[in-house]
Amino acid sequence: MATSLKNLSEYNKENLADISEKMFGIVVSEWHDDITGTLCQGAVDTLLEHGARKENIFINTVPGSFELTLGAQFLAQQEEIDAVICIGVVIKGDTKHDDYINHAVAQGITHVSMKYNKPVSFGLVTTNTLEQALDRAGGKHGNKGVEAAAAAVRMLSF
Ligand code: DLZ
Repeated sequence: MATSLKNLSEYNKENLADISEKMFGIVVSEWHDDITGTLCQGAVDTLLEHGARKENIFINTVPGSFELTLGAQFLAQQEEIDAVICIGVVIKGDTKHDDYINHAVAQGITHVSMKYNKPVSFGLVTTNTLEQALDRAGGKHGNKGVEAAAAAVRMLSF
């Protein structure tokens, strides 16, 4: 059976940070915005369920997933932001665009995370088909936005 990130509710609350005063930036790609909207909602709900305040969650959109890196940097460089969550969907097509975008985002947001010493989580759904993306945005494989937010909370709990 495939392993995946646990839902935050499966962790002992004592092992997780109090995030009621933490500030979160979420960067959302506009490509496949019906799906990224669901992923973003999953991330927001997860933060709120864990105690974040609505007014401490800042959502910004970028044109496509390739722009997630710079969008993440704009947020991470703000001192008051504690963690950034990147949300996007890249679906394979006839060309290798998906490879270039996915690798660039993975490397780019890793760099931002290291540079600003803050969690920057990878909520990029990279699939071969639209159906596989839908399965990961509230479908049979859960919601990767939830997992990305959970990863940010866990990293704030280090
Ligand atoms: C150009 C492009 C293509 C073909 N596919 C996607 C995709 O599946 N998902 C996504 O988020 N963005 C895509 N883009 C747009 C690029 O991410 C980027 O916005 C443009 O290349 C402009 O820099």
